[in-house]
Amino acid sequence: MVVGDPGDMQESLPIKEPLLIVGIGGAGSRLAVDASKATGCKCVLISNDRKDLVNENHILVNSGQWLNPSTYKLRAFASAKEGNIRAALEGFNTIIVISNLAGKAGAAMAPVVCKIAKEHAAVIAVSTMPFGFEKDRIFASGVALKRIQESSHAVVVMDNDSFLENNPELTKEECFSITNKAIIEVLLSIHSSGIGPETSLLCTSKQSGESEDSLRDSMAILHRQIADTGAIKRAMVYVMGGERLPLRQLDSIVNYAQGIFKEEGTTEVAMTSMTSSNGIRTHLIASATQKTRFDSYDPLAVIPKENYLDWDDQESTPDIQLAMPILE
Ligand SMILES: Nc1nc2c(ncn2[C@@H]2O[C@H](COP(=O)(O)OP(=O)(O)OP(=O)(O)O)[C@@H](O)[C@H]2O)c(=O)[nH]1
Ligand SMILES: [Mg+2]
Repeated sequence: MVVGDPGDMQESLPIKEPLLIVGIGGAGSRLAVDASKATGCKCVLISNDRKDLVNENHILVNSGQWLNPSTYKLRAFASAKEGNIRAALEGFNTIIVISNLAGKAGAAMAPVVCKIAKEHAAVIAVSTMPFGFEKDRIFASGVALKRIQESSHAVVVMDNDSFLENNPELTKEECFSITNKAIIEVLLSIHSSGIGPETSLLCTSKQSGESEDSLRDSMAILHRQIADTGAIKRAMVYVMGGERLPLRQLDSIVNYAQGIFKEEGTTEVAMTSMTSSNGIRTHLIASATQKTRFDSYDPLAVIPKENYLDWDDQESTPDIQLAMPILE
């Protein structure tokens, strides 16, 4: 086990300016606007719903006469806007793509945007996964996440379901408020210190973070997402508002994290302390090199990739007008 600064960690993805934040769909757009305010970076919003596009820098994916287009249909509409998306991303060296894969817009468009972004930039995707009760969204979110992993240099996953399982007494709104705050704070830290080039599971707690209980909560959430936490290569503990803690207390937080991971394997543990104006909280980010629960969201994942017929060209249902003569 190694304890140290995030800068000491190997293989951190280089973050180069200029940096663009892309928000997709309702939740993605809200988060992107907040992240843009927090980091001072530019943002662009992409959605098929005008209500999501609260920023003047946006791309409306017009879904024509469709009131309730499917994920596949939306993906076809997004692909039709490829030129506009490419133009909006041009000139940026790092692109952060935020979306909620429980949303149709998120699942449909985030893979398309990441793929275009990866043509020229370092891509960091921030993806929220569905609650367990959003059963109709599970499959699409699993496939979308796989595509995003392939088209990004680093992925940060926030699992709404594990968080709710661990905090069943919270309302949906309370849950969003806590997890959204964690996403923004971790993005702020990534903006200044970078992130490892793999899938990172972001776990947070509803408790205020100076206590060990908060870290224990985050560990419980991590356990729900990956069966063998011993296989986790590295973990980062973010202490927000750490500047107001005595050093002894920061030390005890690190020791506690060390203690948990020591029993499980050879995890590299680092801690970063960020200034924060509202309270003290901890977040845990763990890099997952092993299978996570999201691999089972797509039951067809057992089929080898080379046998897929529709992987390179993402599934979509374009509107093709057929000249059907009226037969009489
Ligand atoms: N973590 C988090 N999740 C949210 C938030 N708002 C909504 N969600 C979840 O995200 C899912 C999709 O919401 P949206 O992002 O609005 O969906 P969309 O991408 O616009 O796509 P549509 O389904 O077409 O509206 C919802 O089912 C919720 O589970 C939020 O503020 N934070
Ligand atoms: Mg929406």
